[in-house]
Amino acid sequence: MSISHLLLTTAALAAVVTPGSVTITDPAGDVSPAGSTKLDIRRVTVKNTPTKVVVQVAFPGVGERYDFPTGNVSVWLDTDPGRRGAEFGHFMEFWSDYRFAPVQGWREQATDDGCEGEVRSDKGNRLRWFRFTVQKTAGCVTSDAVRVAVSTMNTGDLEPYVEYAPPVRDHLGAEHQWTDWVTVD
Ligand SMILES: [Ca+2]
Repeated sequence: MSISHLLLTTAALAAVVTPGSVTITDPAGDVSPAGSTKLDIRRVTVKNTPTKVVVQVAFPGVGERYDFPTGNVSVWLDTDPGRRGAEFGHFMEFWSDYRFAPVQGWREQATDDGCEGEVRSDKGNRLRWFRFTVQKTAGCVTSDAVRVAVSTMNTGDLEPYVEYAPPVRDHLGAEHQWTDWVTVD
């Protein structure tokens, strides 16, 4: 094994850890397939405090209030470095509901464990951002370090009514790509 290979391996193992919060920008217009950019992820901020984890996801925004598409936003939380994949997720369906749920194998699991999240939007409801919060409680999120992955799926629009086939997707980076670990500052 060469020295350069050793160095590369060591660098790959040293996870990047950011205290407090991290903000990642995502390219504009990189939805796939090309189409509506209503759910084009532009910026994600992860804030980790002793009491909660807050993830804000920013979009380009729309001119009219509630000019939301159909589709969903998924925010995956990795809270356990020793376990593969996400442990929890925020799942928001436009015009339907919002759920915070445990996750296995990147799939939302049914639950009645009392683990609750919360979603807020920009005041004008112009699709500028959504903020997903989960309080740290026993049996729910408790870890000192978290990282997130974000995906959107735009399945269509209401006025005028249209269905996109296939849906228009975007991810923060790539599908299931994690941010750096964010520790409590
Ligand atoms: Ca994007």
